[in-house]
Amino acid sequence: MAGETTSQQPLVGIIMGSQSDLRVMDAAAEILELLGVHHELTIVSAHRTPHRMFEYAENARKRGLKVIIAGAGGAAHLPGMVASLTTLPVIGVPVKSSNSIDGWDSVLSILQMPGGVPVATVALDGALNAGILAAQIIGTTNAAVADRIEKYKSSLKDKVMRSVDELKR
Ligand code: RP5
Repeated sequence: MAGETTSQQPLVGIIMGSQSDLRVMDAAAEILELLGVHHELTIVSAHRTPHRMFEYAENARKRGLKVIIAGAGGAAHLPGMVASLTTLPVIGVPVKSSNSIDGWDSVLSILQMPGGVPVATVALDGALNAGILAAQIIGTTNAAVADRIEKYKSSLKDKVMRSVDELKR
């Protein structure tokens, strides 16, 4: 099918500022696995490994990635800086890190981007939705992925309808 990707190369890059973000960011990898979207996962810190961040962002498109999911907490500059260095869509996941002020620092650092450099920001600790959104972007040109998303959404509806039925009893 036109536009369909069949190779095993990663299409979605999941990056995070620290290994401590993994407990949150794992959800993105898990849903991409379920939806059959090839992905990679690694740690790239905007502040502790800035050169690695530049290299990752600048080479991402050349390496065949289509979407980047970037999660970080606190002064969460990773998603915005990566977005400034690539033309790939970047989905930002604000991570509620232990020293944070209820996660507002992470949310605002990722959400309040200047005009011209968008980051699609999901909810605090919203890595699941980041994974689904990335799959939906891949699904615009990949019918098999779009089909699996359809089934996933249908399973959400079925779950609600089962609870509606249970309440009737
Ligand atoms: C950020 O600082 C990371 O994304 C993480 O959420 C937070 C804390 O990092 P660690 O001190 O746990 O490595 O850069």
